[in-house]
Amino acid sequence: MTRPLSWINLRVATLDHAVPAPYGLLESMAVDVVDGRIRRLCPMADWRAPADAEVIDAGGRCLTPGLIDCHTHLVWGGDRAQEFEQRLRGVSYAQIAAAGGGIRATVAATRAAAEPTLYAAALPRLRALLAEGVTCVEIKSGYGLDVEHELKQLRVARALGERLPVRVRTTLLAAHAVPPEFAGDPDGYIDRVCAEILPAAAEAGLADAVDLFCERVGFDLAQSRRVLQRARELGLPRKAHVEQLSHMGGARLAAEFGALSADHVEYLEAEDVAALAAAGTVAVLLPGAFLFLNETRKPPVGALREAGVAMAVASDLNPGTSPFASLRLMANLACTQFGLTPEEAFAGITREAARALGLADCGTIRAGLRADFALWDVEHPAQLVYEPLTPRLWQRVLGGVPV
Ligand code: DI6
Ligand code: FE
Repeated sequence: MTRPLSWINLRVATLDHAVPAPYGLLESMAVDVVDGRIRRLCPMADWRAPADAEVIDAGGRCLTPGLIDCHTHLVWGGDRAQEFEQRLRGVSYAQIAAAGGGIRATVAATRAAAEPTLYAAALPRLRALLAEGVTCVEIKSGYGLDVEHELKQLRVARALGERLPVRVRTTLLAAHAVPPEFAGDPDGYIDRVCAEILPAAAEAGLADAVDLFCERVGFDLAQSRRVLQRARELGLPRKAHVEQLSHMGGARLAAEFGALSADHVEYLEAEDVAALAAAGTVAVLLPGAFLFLNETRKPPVGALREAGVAMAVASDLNPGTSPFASLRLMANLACTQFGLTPEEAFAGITREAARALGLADCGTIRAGLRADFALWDVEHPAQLVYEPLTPRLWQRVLGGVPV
């Protein structure tokens, strides 16, 4: 048992549905932490220091759940700055992908990179997220596209979580693109994904979930179905990149398989929204990719809101479509580009992001949950969304430990 720790003189944005104020805001509060969990959340007027507790006076600062980036591809080799230039000369993302560039260029570079090289490349990206208050990050594979290199990417993701003060959740995204050795034979590659890559990742305990890219430049509905089916057989939670650049029906498929989340969803249609709502699948909005690709079709936020579909917001941090290592910026863009309220956006990078990862023990400030939180030099959490690039973090706390 570690020494109990208490924070006093807090304004707490609990993000707890049980607290009726916006952001679940509670004024003049104390939080007691024991063994990495929130033991008690109580008004200062009722608070007495627990025996032996170390007490941190927050001086009226704002405490929120630690930020959660529920969709990143932050382990990759090489870079795509040249592709950026091509795109600015008018070549589209899909055209570059069709010509063997895009994801496949990163696959070649990632395959060629040794684990320490990938680790070193990922480090500053992850550090940037931590510096802005992230306590939990999801990291996908998807640039290896064979057993050896997909597992290598996942091992690097796990190593980041072991050596840095952050909780890492890994997702196997073997069905991200067709690798060169299967060019013209996506079904053959999906056979390989289902027969070898998924079982190997499951066996090694390296994947907390399985994801896929259902898109013209990715995999069709039938191929996506096979991957989701195999994931379910292996007992792995499911996620899917769907309706990003066109409407393929992937969101409904994700809902049918009880996916934790359907990500991107710009081309979502009315029946899809109903399916997500019925399945309790979270819609993960990724405004960084929307902005970087200069897309115009926006996710139907009004319909999602009306149907009660939970909306998370994530960075999608990746070399091709969202090279943005800032989750707070994404929250801002979710408001300015997609029309979320600042409160929805902040819930999207905390409470709803936890849900998109299937985590019931974080994302909210409530007794019994993990003591993963952030303390900020702001009066109100809306400021974190409104002015996203100004550092405001005072302290980050992971499992009850200030880090
Ligand atoms: N959708 C995306 O936006 C990224 N992957 C995906 O499935 C793009 C990944 C890349 O271009 O490297
Ligand atoms: Fe993605």
